[in-house]
Amino acid sequence: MKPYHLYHSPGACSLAPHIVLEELGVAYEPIRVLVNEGENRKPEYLAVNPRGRVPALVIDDEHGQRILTEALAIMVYLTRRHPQPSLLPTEPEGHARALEWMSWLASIMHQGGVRTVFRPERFTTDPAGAPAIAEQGRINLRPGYDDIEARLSGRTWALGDAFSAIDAYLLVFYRWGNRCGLRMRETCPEYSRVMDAVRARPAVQRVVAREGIHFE
Ligand SMILES: N[C@@H](CCC(=O)N[C@@H](CS)C(=O)NCC(=O)O)C(=O)O
Repeated sequence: MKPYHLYHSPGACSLAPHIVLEELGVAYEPIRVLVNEGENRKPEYLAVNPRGRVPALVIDDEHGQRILTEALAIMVYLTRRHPQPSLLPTEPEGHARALEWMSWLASIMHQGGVRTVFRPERFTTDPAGAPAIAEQGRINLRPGYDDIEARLSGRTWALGDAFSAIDAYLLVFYRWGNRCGLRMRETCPEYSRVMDAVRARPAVQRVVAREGIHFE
């Protein structure tokens, strides 16, 4: 099997599969696609992922070369294909619990929440209405972050005793919460505590340094 290729953008949701690859210790090559500079809309990248989004994972093995997209799908694939170290539970309820977290983060928190704050112009035909959309987005996100805070209360990691891909995914949203002006350390002490532990992991530190991202 050839090394995986992960197309990612610094601090984007691709940070989560990037951390998963590093934690698994498998051979991979990260390839930067700068979303803020529109590189994801260039023909070279659209040839990789016609949806123009990151992450995208290139798998190249005895069955040929394929592209897998969607952070959730990439993380499920990698953790199933490389079961040790275990980064997602496989027993039915644990697996469903992990999907419950990832589905919520990818849909309600990402596309329905953070995206409306970061890219409000994509939700209206009226440019003058964009700031109000972003403001409502910030209001809509608050109960979502409060929900995460309550779920992490008293826990070592999101799924209990063991670090998992969910903790990596939550790190993306923690950073975004600050970027949305939600003052995470002040308003989400339990979330902050768990994310401090995530950021202390050597594999996470390597990925954060490679992506060149910062945390408040
Ligand atoms: N549902 C997708 C969403 C991917 C996505 O929206 N990625 C963002 C970066 S966080 C992106 O590529 N944005 C580029 C754009 O919207 O043009 C997933 O979870 O992987």
